[in-house]
Amino acid sequence: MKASARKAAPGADDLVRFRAVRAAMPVLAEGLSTEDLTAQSMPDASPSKWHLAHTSWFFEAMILAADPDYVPVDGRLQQLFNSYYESLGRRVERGERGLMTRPSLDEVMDYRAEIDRRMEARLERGLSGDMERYLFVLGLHHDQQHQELFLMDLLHLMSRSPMDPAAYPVEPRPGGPLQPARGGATRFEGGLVDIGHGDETFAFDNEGPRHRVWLEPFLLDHDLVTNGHWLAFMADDGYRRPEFWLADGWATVKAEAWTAPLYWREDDGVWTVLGLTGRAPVDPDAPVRHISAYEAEAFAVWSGKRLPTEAEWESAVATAPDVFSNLFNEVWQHTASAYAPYPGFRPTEGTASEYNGKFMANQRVLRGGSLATPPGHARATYRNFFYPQQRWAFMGLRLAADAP
Ligand code: AVJ
Ligand code: FE
Repeated sequence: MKASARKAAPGADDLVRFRAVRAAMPVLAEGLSTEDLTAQSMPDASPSKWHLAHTSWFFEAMILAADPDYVPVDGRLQQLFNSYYESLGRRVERGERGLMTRPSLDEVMDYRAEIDRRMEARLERGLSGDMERYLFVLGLHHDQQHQELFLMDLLHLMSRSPMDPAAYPVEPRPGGPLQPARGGATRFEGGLVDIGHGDETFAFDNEGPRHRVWLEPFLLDHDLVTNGHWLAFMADDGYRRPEFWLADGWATVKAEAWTAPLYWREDDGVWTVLGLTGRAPVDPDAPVRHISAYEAEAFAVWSGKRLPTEAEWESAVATAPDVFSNLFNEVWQHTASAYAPYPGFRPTEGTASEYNGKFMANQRVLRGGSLATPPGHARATYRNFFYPQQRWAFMGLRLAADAP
C-alpha cells in the first residue's frame, strides 16, 4: 500500500478526539510554576513550555499552513518551535530551547488557544482527503508522544536540583496502574511469523509494512526486571566488571562514572531514587527504571539470559498477551534490535517524511509503553527508539532466552 494512503478511521468524532487529546498537556502543567515550565536541563530534554508550543506548531505547519492562503498566527513562531524539519527552514538549536524566555508562557498558551480555534474550524468544515486525515491523526499521536516527553523531561529537570523536588503530589500514571508480577516465562515456537502494522488503523510509518520474519524457539519472561534484581547485579560488581559490557557500554560506564540507574543515590548504604513525587527509598519489588540499552545488555549477560529481539517481543505479545505483566504501562522495554527500516519501508510522503525514517541510524528499538504513555497511544507494533546511552526515558527490561 502506498504510504500516502495509510489509513485513519473516518471521523464524525474528530472534534471530540481533538479536544480530548489537546486537553491533556495543560493538565500536566497544572501546579507547576512558570520557572518549572521554562528551564531546560540538557540538550536531549525540552522545556515544558516548548512542548506546549511545539505540539501546536505541528498542527499549524503540517495541516493549517498547507492552505496556500493561510496567514500564520505569528511567522516568528515557525522558527522557534520547529523541532527538526529541514524542509521547514531555520530553527532554534535543540540545546537552546530553554533560552526562549520570550514568548512568555502566557503568549505560548495564547498561541495554543488560537491554533485550537483554527483547527476546530478546520474540523468543522471537514478534512479533505486521506493525506490530510492521516496528518490530523498523526498530529494527535504526536501530541501524545510529547505528553510523555513532557513528564520525562520534567523529571530530568527536577533531578538537577539539590532540593529533590516533587513535581507532583501523586505520581501521574496516564499509562495505567502497575500490575503485580506473575513469575515464570512462556515458550514460543517461533518459525515463520508476521510482524509489523498492516495499515487497517493508524500507525506511524516506521511500524510497517507487515512482513515475515523467521524466529528460532525462545522464552520470554512474564515480568519486568525489578530493582531487587538490579541491586543484586550491583552487589555482584555489575558496574565494575567489563566482562558483562559491550565495548561502547563499558566506555560509557567509565566516562559517565555510572554505578547505578539514573536518579539513584546512595546515602549511608541506603539507595534512594528520584521520581515524579520526589525522592524515596528504592523499592526492590518495583520494576527497574531509567537504565540504558548498554546497562540492559550488561544485566542480561550477567543474568545468563538475553534481550528479546523486537520481532520476538511483538510475536510473543500478539500470540499470548495475557500471560505478561506490565506490557504497556510501566517502562518501555529494551530490545536487541537496531532501529532500522523494515523491508519495503516508505516514509510518509511530504513534510512528515522527516518524522521517523531519518533517525534510523545508531539507535535501539524499545517496545511496549510506560507509565507516562497516554491511554490509547501504545500498541504491540509500536517502535520507540533511543540512543543506547540514553536513560532519561521511562525504560526498563523484560528478559528472553533461547528455548531448548
Ligand atoms: C519516538 C520518542 C524518539 O522524541 O523525537 C516527537 C517522538 N517524534 N516528535 C522523539 C517524537 C516527533 C520521538 N521518539
Ligand atoms: Fe515533535
